[in-house]
Amino acid sequence: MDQSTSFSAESYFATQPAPPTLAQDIEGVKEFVARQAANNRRVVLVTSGGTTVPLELNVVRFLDNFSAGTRGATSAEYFLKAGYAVIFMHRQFSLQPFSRHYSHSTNPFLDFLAIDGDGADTEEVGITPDKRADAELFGVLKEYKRVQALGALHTLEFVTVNDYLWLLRAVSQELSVLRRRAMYYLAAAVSDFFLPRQKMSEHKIQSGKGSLHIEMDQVPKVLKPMVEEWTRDGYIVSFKLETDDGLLIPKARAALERYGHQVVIGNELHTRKYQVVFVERKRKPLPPLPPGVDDDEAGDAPAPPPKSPQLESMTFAESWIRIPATPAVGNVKEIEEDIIAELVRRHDAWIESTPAEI
Ligand code: 9Z3
Repeated sequence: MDQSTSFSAESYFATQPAPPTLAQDIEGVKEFVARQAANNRRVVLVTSGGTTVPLELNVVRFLDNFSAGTRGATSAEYFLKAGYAVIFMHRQFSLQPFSRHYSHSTNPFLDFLAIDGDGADTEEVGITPDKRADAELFGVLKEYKRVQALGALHTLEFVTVNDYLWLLRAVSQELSVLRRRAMYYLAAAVSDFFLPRQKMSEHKIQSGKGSLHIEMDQVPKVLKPMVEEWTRDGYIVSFKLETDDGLLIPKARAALERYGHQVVIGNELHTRKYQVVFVERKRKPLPPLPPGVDDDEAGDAPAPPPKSPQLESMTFAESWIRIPATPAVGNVKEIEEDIIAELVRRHDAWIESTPAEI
């Protein structure tokens, strides 16, 4: 197949195979969501990490999307602190809530362990003496144990963009039973292009034939069906990543116009840890008609702006969250703390202001 195909979400799911673990994964999600609903807890789906696009069926080579998973893993912790239950859907081996503090490179966990005892028979694993009173470790461990005891964190893994899309659809559909109490926080970095199963070579692509030409298809824009079909009344937050600051706001606005969800958080690659911009649609009433003019008297003049509040024009509101770019040594502030506080506030206000559920 030489022709590049344009996939709608519908044709994508009709032609690309579901991952083999999907049914089992969704059983777990169903049970988790039912438990949170019984406890009257809000649930947020956090997606995190980058998706891959394999180039061969027996995959040796693949394209990857940039993301360490810091945004998602850190945000998940702040959502849990704020009382939300979290479905953490992440790229295999990317950072995860709590364990992210002890990643192999920044804080190897074996350095926290010691061998206690003096003889071979009495030896057991202990804690390195100077780590026993480690305030950060204590804080992380306490919160981790609290969340475990509550059963408020459920983890799912993806690797390819295909795994991601199938999981996103199925998890969103399960979560939609919570309606406005569900939030969707889409921080994963998702491939824009992919190789459909039908175009993939079965075996490792051989070198020796000169340069490699691959034509990829566009990944369908799934935010639209997510808003219109998969979720019912959920609060949807997507991220927009750019490397050119000037594009952030226009691209975020375009996404809101196209998909109709609640918030886009714009971030620029190099400053993403220190500043983000929240973009949302605002209903702004049009200016009142000039004195003495009403709709009936306007004659052939251009139609006056409508007075009905249902016919207001759509405009946008932007607000920045910023923290100091050079964090103080020791107690490091994380921008996700402020992002989540702001989202919880907006989710509350949105629940209050939208019509009651039927
Ligand atoms: C983001 O913009 C995330 O904030 C980052 C986080 C990937 C920058 P890290 O994991 O990085 O902390 O290292 N995620 C969304 C990226 C994305 O693919 N957005 C799409 C786009 O920009 C829309 S869904 O077109």
